[in-house]
Amino acid sequence: MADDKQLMAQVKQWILEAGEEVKRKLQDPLIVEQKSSRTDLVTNVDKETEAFLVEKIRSHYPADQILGEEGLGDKPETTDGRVWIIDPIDGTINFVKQRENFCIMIGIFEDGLGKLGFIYDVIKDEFVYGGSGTGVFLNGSPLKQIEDVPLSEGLVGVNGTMFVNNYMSTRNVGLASSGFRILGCAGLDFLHMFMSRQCAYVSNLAPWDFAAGMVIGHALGLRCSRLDGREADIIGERVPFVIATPSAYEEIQALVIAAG
Ligand code: 2AM
Ligand code: CA
Ligand code: CA
Ligand code: CA
Repeated sequence: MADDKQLMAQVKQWILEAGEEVKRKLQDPLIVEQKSSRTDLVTNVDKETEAFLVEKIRSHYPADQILGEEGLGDKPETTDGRVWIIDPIDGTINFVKQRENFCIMIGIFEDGLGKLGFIYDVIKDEFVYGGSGTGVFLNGSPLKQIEDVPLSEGLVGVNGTMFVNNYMSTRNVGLASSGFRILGCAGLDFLHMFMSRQCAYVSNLAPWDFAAGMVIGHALGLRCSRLDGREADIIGERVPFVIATPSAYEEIQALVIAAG
């Protein structure tokens, strides 16, 4: 336990340091490149932040495996041992266009089990981190277990493309809630979940998008999985994903199944 607490404190410091650097770099022109499409961007700051975090992990924990979105880590083929999953800038389009509404995220797993998660909204300075062993904290204050709000009484974060196409009933889920929101940053949706500002979030996510949120969510009593109910694979492909209060999770599963 002491080890988990020490690791949590250490990684928190690395991320705060990375955040300071990101804020500093926002004063300079960004170098923006397209990855797979016009809406899939990467900047020098995404790459430099991942490089910074990978270097910290490698120098302190050389035996560990790292999966980073920008490819500067390893390509883990198993979840044996300790695996770090990094999203250096989550919400890159927001980062480029809005200069806010983005996060730095890290999830840490041991033999496939979630240990610690870190999600830092750099501009708002809202930092949620921890896991089942350590407890979860918002800027140093413990977060309580989340109240089990039903879908009809809570807001739902959705992926815009899934919503407009009603993919796997995502539009039905949004319409059954108190209201739907499209933020363009998975980390912000997770932060809203952890602060009870939302009861569910449905999106199409890769491991680096959901790793940290899954660990923290489980520790706070939320349920999460692939949208088809299967367990999410932390070294797998991008998949339709849901995190929700237990009641909302059941209602969402029923809506997904009802639509076939
Ligand atoms: P990124 O900025 O780290 O790439 C936007 O809906 C959120 O989903 C962001 O957190 C974004 O992360 C992630 N995302 C990236 N590519 C996506 C895609 N092709 N489909 C859905 N979400 C994606
Ligand atoms: Ca990306
Ligand atoms: Ca992301
Ligand atoms: Ca990213």
